[in-house]
Order: sequence, then structure tokens, then C-alpha cells
Amino acid sequence: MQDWEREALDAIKKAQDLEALRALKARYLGKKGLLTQEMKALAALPLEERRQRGQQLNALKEALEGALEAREKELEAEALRKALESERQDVSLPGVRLFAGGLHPITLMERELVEIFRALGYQAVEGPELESEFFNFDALNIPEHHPARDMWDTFWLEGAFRLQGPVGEEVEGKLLLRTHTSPMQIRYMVAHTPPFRIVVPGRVFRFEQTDATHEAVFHQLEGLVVGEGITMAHLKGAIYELAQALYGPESRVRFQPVYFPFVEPGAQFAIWWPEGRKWLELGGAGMVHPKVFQAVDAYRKALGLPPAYEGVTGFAFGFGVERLAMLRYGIPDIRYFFSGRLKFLEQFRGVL
Ligand code: YSA
Repeated sequence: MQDWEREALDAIKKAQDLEALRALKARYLGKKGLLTQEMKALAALPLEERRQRGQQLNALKEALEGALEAREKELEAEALRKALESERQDVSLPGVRLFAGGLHPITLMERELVEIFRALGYQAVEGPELESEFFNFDALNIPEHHPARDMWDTFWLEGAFRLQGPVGEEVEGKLLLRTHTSPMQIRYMVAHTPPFRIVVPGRVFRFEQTDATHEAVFHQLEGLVVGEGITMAHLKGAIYELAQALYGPESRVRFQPVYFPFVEPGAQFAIWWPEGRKWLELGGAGMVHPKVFQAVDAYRKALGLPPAYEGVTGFAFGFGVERLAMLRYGIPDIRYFFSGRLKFLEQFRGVL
């Protein structure tokens, strides 16, 4: 055995890692490796010597390959042991807290309000945010050029959109982003027959300047009750129950006459907030205007449905959700709600 041969076996046994081992393999067994060169040199030897040396070299090749393989296995086992050691999980460590999302404060307020009315026998329904001029205005007794339209600065839509009507029919005419939840009164009445009690939570849009108490996108809760013998007293009772549920037995309600084209008489209402010792102007209400019932029955007729609103009366109300949420959660500026600031939203984590 030549010196390099002994050295080779020794170096392989001592190789520290797989990379060093690969280098050794190339050094001895590679295309230009020492053993390969010796093999090539065989051809120049006399026959007998060639045979002997050939046998030696083959034995050496086997020895080197065996040593390489054995060392490779050792090194791999070692690497695995180290990896297991360093990656071992300490199951006794405290767990990492996962960021749990929370419901948006407006969702929380909306759910609280819907629950209050559900307990009074109301059903909650929702309507589209993209609405037609007919449901948002005309059917609510607010025809084109009526000055009352100025109460609702409107985002109009250009272009062609398909909009479904109350019973799935296609709606024609100008489209807009609904300025209030009241169009759902019409949609619901067209598709249903009285008696019923509904509330409609939803997002509405107004093309107006924003400030601490006004947003261009905000939420309303609409209520509609229709049946035989429904009176203003029922309306007052409903708002009274709302006040009691929100602010307890010390709360009171106040109604003042006001004009809305779709109610007669119309009122604005406020509820007494005992904790803050002040009246909160919440929204509008009134007895459903006969012209609204007539518009609904006319629409039903066009669809081939029988009239359903002769001889019934109803009341309706609608109010803003943000203002109540601002009080409930102590939020000074309405614009915080949809500012997208995580710092603000994170305060509602876990308030489920
Ligand atoms: C009236 C009579 C009914 O029989 C039924 C519904 C109504 C309400 C009517 N549809 C309406 O939208 N009236 S309103 O324009 O006075 O808005 C109602 C409430 O929405 C307001 O009292 C206020 O609380 C809230 N609101 C209005 N503009 C807002 C707003 N909240 C935040 N930002 C705005 N820009």
C-alpha cells in the first residue's frame, strides 16, 4: 500500500462533514482522481505487473468506496441527531397567543339593535346597496324634482348594471347607491302580504361633506310594521321599548312633528340617555303614507300580483347606527369607524 492510499483511508475516516467527504471522493475516485490515474497508468505496465497492480487497485477501490459509504452514514446519522437535538420542542413552554379578530363596533351595535327588535317579534331582512331611483325615491312619494330629494344628496351610477327587483324581476331606470334603508320598505311590501314586522339594518351612502358626526357612508336601521289597526301608539311603543332596552327604565322618548314624504303624520324622535343626561336625536318615523301603499299595489299589479295594502295601516322608522355606537363605546369622531386604523379596531378584540 502506498502512502497516499493509507492517507486516503485515514482522511475518509476523519472527514468532519459531508462536504469534506465529497471532496475526498472527488480527490481519489473522481475522473481526475488519484486512483483513476493509477488505473489509466496500468496500460503501460508489463502484463504480469499489470495483473498484480490491477488486483491491488481494485481492492483499494473497494476499500475506499466502503470507507466513504461507512463515513457518509456516520455523518448523516450525526447530522440527524444534531437536528433533532436543536429542533426539539419544549412542550412545557407557554403557548404563543394567536391574534384573534373581533367584530367591528358597528356590527356589534347593529346586532344589539336587531336583537332588541327580534325580541319584540320583528324579523330582520336586508336589501341591496345598489338601488334604483324608483325604490329609493319615486315609490316613497319623492318624485323627480321634488324638493324633498335635496334631503338625500345622492351618488348616481353611470353605465349598465343589472338590478333585481323584489321578486327577481329585472329593474329598469336610473341607479344609485341607496341614500337610506327606506327603499327596502317598498321591496318587502311588494313581495309580502301583511301583517308583518321587519327591521332592516344596512349601509347607506350620501354625497356629503364629512365631519365628526357625519360620514358619506354610514348605517341605518329601518323598521316597518303593517297590519290592520296599526296606529301611532304602536310606533311610540316600539321606540319606547328600544329606549328601555338600550338605556334602562329611566329612559324616555320624545316625538316632534317633521316632514318626510313617505309618512303622514311624520315625526322625528329622540330618546333620553340618563347617563349622559341628554336627548339623543335618533331619526325619523311616522305612519306609512297612503301613496306609498298605492305605489306598492300598483307595482304588484304590474307583476300580476293581487292588491294587498287596501284597508291596512302601518308605521315606519329609520335611524342612524353610528351615533348610538359612538355613545356606547365612547368614540368622539364618526370618521374613526371606517378609517381602517388597526389601533382603533384592536380595542374591540374579543368583545364578542
Ligand atoms: C323616516 C321616516 C320613516 O317612516 C322611515 C325612515 C325615516 C328615516 C329616513 N329614511 C332618513 O334617512 N332620514 S334622515 O335623513 O334624517 O336620516 C336618519 C338618521 O340617519 C339621522 O337622524 C342620523 O342619525 C343618521 N344620519 C343621517 N345622515 C348621516 C347620518 N349618520 C351619519 N352620517 C350622516 N351623514
